[in-house]
This record gives sequence, structure tokens and C-alpha cells, in this order.
Amino acid sequence: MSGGLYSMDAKDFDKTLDLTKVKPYGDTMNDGKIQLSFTLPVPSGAEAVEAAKQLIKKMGLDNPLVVYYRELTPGYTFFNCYGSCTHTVDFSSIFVPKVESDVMEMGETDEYIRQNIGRKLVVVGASTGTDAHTVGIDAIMNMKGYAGHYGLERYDMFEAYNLGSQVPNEEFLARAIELKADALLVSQTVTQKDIHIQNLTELVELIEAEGLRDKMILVCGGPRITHELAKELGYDAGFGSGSYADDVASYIAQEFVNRIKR
Ligand code: B12
Repeated sequence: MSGGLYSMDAKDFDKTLDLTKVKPYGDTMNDGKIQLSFTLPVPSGAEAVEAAKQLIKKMGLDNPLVVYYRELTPGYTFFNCYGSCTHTVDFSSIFVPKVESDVMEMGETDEYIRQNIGRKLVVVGASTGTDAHTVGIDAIMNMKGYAGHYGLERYDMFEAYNLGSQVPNEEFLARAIELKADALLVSQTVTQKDIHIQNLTELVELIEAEGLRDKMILVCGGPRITHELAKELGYDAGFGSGSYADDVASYIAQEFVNRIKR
């Protein structure tokens, strides 16, 4: 189970931990302690503190405590507060769909591809539609990589094409067909008014219209992308914040091999 190690450690320390009724931990198991800060559009004073306390209670926190407050500008007071959360969650019932593959390092993935596929895999990536954010897709694809993890361009067994940002879906797919892409990598950062859903869905529809859906591994990523959302939209996998090229490369290689076997 996800987080299993941590829960086991906590259980070893404190036998009162019940994973079906988990609440925040301050310095004693089940104390529910939470720190929160916010600004109210009211002048500083005793009434402001009372208003903050009442609000904290309405949020489901007992024993509200305002430890710091200050009028930021006339009529606006900032608060630092504590309270004890009265709610719990059943951690044991939580299931989060995740990409099912073994994460390998660059050298291992290259070797895996050499042994099991015997040729380079072609991947084509871009930030599509109106999205101008390039840092995410670069983190996955660039030679230099990101946070100490080399990008796909560095791999011996990937032929990686990064088309950049603001690439229209039609152009993206046309280039992917031309390059005989095995996998498409789509980055979507801006999610305002659900523009990412629109862009991602449109690409799937275009690929399906060309009859190519089962010939390409379709991957999307971005700060608000989850594997669950990606699957819902018709993608094979989705990667969110904190993903590295290792995750993506391992997944593509293993998924490609699984498809050969099927
Ligand atoms: C830098 C930045 C910009 C730069 C981008 C420059 C560039 N060349 O990329 C500029 C100034 C151009 C910009 C513009 C805008 N931005 Co901006 N920007 C940011 C900022 C500060 C950082 C984003 C970033 O680089 N993150 C670092 C990378 C490494 O993280 P990442 O993208 O999450 O990528 C990781 C994963 O998500 C994943 N991943 C990402 N893509 C992919 C793809 C695949 C295939 C895979 C497998 C994985 C993967 O792997 C990466 C590594 O772990 C964020 C705020 C923030 N602190 O996050 C706002 C932010 C993303 N921007 C935002 C907005 C609103 C805009 C603008 C609309 C602002 C405006 N009104 O003009 C414009 C939109 C422009 C456009 N048409 O797209 C909002 C988005 C809100 C939303 N949910 O929609 C944010 C969150 C700021 C905010 N809090 O409001 N922005």
C-alpha cells in the first residue's frame, strides 16, 4: 500500500494510530493539530481575533488559537493560528491509480531496450495548443535533464524530438507521423477554464481519426495532470509534478515490450 512504510513506522512508535481514522499529527498521535494562516478584510483588534476563531471553528477545528495577527494595511488583518481538526480520513480505503512500471535508471533502460526491442524508440514531445510553458517538457526531454536526472535526449536508445511550445495538435500529429513516433509526450501546464482537457481530448480524437491510436504510446504530463485524469481522457499514462525522465523512459520501454507480447 502507498505510504505503507511510513505508516508502519508511526505504528511502531504509537499503538493508538488507527489507519481507518487518520487525522493530522502535531506532537501527539491523534491531536489533530493544524497550523493555518489567512487574512480577513477587517480592522485589527479583539473583534478581528474573535472573528478568526469563529471561522476556524466553522472549518471543523476545535480549540482555535490565534498566535499572531497584524493589520497589513488599513482594514485587512493577517492571522497565524492553530486548531485541532475534528475530522478523520480512512487511509486504508484510499486507492490512487498510478503508472504501473518499474522505474529504472538511464543505463538500465537503455540496456532493457537493447535486449528487448533491439532498436531506438522514437519519442516526440511538445507543449500543445496555446500553452507556452516549456520547462516541464524540457525537464523530461532535454539532454541536461532536471534535478540530476538526464532527459530522454541523453539516452542511447531513445531518438527524442522536442518540438517546443504552442504546437497546434494537427502540426504535432503530422510531425509524429513523419518521424514514425513510437510515443507522444504532451505537456499541459495551463489549466484555466479546463483548456488542458480540451487540448488533450482534441489530440486523442485526431489520432483516433487517423486510425493510429493503438500504434502510439500516448503520454501526457504537467503539474495538474494525474494518471487517473490521463486515463479518463484516453491517454495511456499521465505524469504530474516531481516526475523525471527515468519514470517516463522506463514506462515507455516496458509498455512497448508489453504491447509486443500481447
Ligand atoms: C515559468 C512560468 C511561466 C513562464 C513560462 C516560461 C517557459 N519558457 O516555460 C511564462 C512567463 C511565459 C508564463 C506564462 C504564463 N503563465 Co505561467 N508559470 C510559470 C511558473 C512560475 C513555473 C512553471 C515551471 O516552469 N515549473 C517547473 C517545471 C519543471 O515543473 P512542471 O511544469 O510541473 O513540470 C514537471 C511535471 O509537471 C512533469 N511534466 C510537465 N510536462 C510534462 C510532459 C510529459 C510528457 C511528462 C511525462 C511530464 C511532464 O514533469 C516535470 C518535471 O517534474 C508557474 C508557477 C509555478 N511556480 O509553478 C506559472 C504558472 C504555471 N503559470 C500560470 C499562468 C496562469 C500563466 C499565464 C496564463 C499568465 C498570463 N496571464 O499571461 C501565462 C500563459 C502563457 C501561455 N500561453 O501558456 C499559472 C497556471 C495556473 C493554471 N492552473 O492554469 C501558474 C501555476 C502560476 C499561477 N500560480 O497562477 N509562465
